[in-house]
Amino acid sequence: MKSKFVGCLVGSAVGDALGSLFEGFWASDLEFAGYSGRWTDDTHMMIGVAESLISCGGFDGSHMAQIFIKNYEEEPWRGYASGPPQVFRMIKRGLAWSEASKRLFNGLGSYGNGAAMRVAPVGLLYYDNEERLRSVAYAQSQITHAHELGMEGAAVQAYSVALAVKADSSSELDSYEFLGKVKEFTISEVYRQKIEKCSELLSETNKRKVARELGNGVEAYNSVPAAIYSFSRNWHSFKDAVTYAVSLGGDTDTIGAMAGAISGAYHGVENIPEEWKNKLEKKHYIEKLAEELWNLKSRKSG
Ligand code: R7I
Ligand code: MG
Ligand code: MG
Repeated sequence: MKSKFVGCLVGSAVGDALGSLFEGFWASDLEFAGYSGRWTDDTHMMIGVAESLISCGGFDGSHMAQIFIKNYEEEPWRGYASGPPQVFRMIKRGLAWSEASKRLFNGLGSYGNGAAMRVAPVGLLYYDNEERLRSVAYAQSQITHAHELGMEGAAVQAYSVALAVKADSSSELDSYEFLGKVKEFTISEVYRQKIEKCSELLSETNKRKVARELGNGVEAYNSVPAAIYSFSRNWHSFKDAVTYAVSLGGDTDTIGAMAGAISGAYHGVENIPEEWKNKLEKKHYIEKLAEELWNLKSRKSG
């Protein structure tokens, strides 16, 4: 189980770093020679989620918001989109962490994938408690992404991580059953339809068709399904799952990170290729966070 926790966070960071080589490109012929292990805002914010959960022994919105702000101010060049920095400024001016994000996008809040790309630690810490997983996934979204589709995307991604952590990777995974559980979990018609489409497309060989039907964009509903799909059809191999996710094009670092989190949680850290792990920026720190989450989980359940 500990190896699955570490595999999840390391896998997410590796997927981000690989995908960042191709963000915005159609990457049908993948050439990972330029891989440096350097990751982007996706991993930076996932680290923030883990740091806050560990230091508070669970979710504390005001603390997590302050961690996001501190990390952003130290390294604002990580490739953040426009939404989160705007929220950070509002919170610094005194707005409550649970209010600021509602002001974005004409008062509806963001449905970008920023809340889903960072949510893996929530999927780990609450893998055995569906209700708590959902409420903490929503609450951590609320800091920057108040739109219901942004929040639901985070919950669906966290739940997929939880399913992967619980699955026995020594026997075969039934992709249809996995997707069926995700579909049952979501309360949103938009995600239900997308996940259903994932099942229909499981044996589709045309990647452009897959990308067109599931989406590969920065919106949560156009990237979370693509990541879950990439894992589902490539459950047997971390390398294949992440390579496939990145090859769908579009928001490649984020789809890579989310597929990497699910696949890493399924396989454990030993099954992530050495050449990808070795170069990973701050690998030891990310491993340490995953181990501390594991310790926290053991204490909570013990
Ligand atoms: O979601 P967010 O943190 O961005 C994450 C992405 C990932 O790809 C990272 O790798 C990084 O590159 O950025 O940031 P937001 O600004 O909240 O959302 C991202 C984008 O989604 C916005 O800039 C908009 O283009 C789009 N978007 C919306 N567009 C219209 N209406 C998000 N919400 C809306 C909306 O309500
Ligand atoms: Mg990024
Ligand atoms: Mg991205």
